[in-house]
Amino acid sequence: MAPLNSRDMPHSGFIQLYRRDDDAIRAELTAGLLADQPATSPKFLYDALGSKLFEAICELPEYYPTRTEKAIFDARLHDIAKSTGRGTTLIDLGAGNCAKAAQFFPYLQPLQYVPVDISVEFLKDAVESLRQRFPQIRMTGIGMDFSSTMELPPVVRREKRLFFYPGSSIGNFSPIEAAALLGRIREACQADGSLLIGVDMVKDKDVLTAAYDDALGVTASFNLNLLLHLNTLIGTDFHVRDWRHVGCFNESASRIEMHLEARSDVTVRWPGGVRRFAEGERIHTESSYKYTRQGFLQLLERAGFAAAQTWTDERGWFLVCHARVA
Ligand code: AVJ
Repeated sequence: MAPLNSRDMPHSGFIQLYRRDDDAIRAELTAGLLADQPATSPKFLYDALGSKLFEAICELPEYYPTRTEKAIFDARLHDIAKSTGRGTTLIDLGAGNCAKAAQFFPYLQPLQYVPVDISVEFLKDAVESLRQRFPQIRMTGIGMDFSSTMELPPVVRREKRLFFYPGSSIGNFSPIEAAALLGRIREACQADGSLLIGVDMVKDKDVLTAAYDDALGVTASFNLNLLLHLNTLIGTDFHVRDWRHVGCFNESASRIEMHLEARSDVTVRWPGGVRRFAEGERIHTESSYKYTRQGFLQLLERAGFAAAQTWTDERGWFLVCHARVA
């Protein structure tokens, strides 16, 4: 389906460039379910309930990334702001409720704030209340799938672009995909832009595993909810009780993997398809890559960024990088 033209919504301050393509979603999910090694993209974890469950995950004692990143931001706000400079065009990738970027406004004093998410609907309330608090900052919400293109509409200033990509969301991409995405961000930086990014680090296996297989079972619920979302999206007849959550660290690939494992032989049907899963067979639902400082700096360099400034917590569990174009 053709993307909406930005002129469709002239002065709203919101530009929706992405349109969901139901046929493409059905084709992608069907192919994933029928594959020799069944898999689904982690983006399907985030329906309305899934998004709430992810918010709950961020409150779990075992899930350290969100609070560790926040602690680094809080402790290093001045240093980070000194590195990024003021008067930037702050482009917030996966902005959601815009809260993480907003805490920087008083320090960064951006000229323009551009929250980007798949749907501008997610952004509207957050941006409206931010406009009240920071009337001097130009705000333009953009609905686009930035994992496929980083081409921004002309309303986004080209000067002093600062891409903000927190939360270790980059971890959902394989290193090859991540390098490609970072490369597209590098291009969109023009000559004078930079990137402020948060990334989760390799650490003790037990700490990592607990963060993705918590005692309350919230991560299990988050993962299993994918089945309900698939039932809605493509009419599968998954029963949550037939499946169990698996969260494990794959050391050789340096990634957490989430899977859904069939508790017994299960047949899943949907309009136009059927798949039989043997007991113990798994659907791979997410990978979350973990980096060393050196490994991530190499990735940034491969993507065309120069040596980055980095900040971490005292345990070295999470890394915040500010990288300029090379
Ligand atoms: C949103 C991709 C950063 O990988 O830690 C949390 C998602 N999955 N618990 C992560 C997630 C299971 C999260 N990211």
